[in-house]
Amino acid sequence: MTEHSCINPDRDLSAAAEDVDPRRVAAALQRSGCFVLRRVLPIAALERILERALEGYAALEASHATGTLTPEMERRCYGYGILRPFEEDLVCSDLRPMRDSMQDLVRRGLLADIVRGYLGSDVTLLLEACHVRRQGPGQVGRPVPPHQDASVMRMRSGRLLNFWVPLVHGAGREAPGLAVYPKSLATTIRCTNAGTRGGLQERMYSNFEIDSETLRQAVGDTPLWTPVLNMGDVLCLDGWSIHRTAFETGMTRQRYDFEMRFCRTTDLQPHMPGETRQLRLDECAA
Ligand SMILES: O=C(O)CCC(=O)C(=O)O
Repeated sequence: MTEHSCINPDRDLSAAAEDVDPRRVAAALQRSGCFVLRRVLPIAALERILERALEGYAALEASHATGTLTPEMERRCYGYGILRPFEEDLVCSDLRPMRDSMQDLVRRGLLADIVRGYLGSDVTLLLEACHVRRQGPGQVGRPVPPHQDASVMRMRSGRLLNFWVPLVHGAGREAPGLAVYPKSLATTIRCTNAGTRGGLQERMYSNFEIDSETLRQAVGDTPLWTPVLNMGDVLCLDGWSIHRTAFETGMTRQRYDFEMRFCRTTDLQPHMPGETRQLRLDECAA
């Protein structure tokens, strides 16, 4: 029997938040690298983030059109479709900085229990990889190719957790979603030399893209899973799980999401990019 033959991801790797014990998520992350929590986050808070994100993207488009973005902003934000609330002050309609709202959403309740259960209580946010993203028809960049987040963050070992939070309904169906190979971390290859082969060097994301031959070796016959994600859901992803944008040409809507990535503080390594900040799991703003 192959590793995945008894796993039905929609049944085994996805559950309504009220039915989930954090230990089940930790076990699923170990066994399959991913788990989808349904209806775990409050819609009103997500809508405030989306509203401010849409204004941010409108401003980004306008600055791009008038040629007033710095080359750095052009590449890091416009090119990749990313807003960086931890670097820029994006204040939401409740007058709170978007970064504070994003942090509060992931450090309370079930999500905090999952972080604690999977990483312990000394946890660090990887700010370079905590951001808002858009993907969709008409986007300038291309869908993100297969990769491992840990390799993007130049980790060679250790544990990274990504909470991928859709800000729209139907991500993976009408709008781009995220597709993942549900695979045991015990047998997952760490593709730390990704992107160094063949013609990948010239392309966007070439610093971490996993080429097709390495991908085949890494995932074997594990089928790709594209969960349909709605506002309120959270996809929990281990940093070594291999995933990519789920994009089909027939998709009609733009997708917005935000991503929060953390690791155990003891797993931080000096060569990892960007700033870091302790995530205080017990501290919740009003
Ligand atoms: O949002 C996407 O399309 C890709 C993002 C991604 O791969 C990630 O969160 O690591």
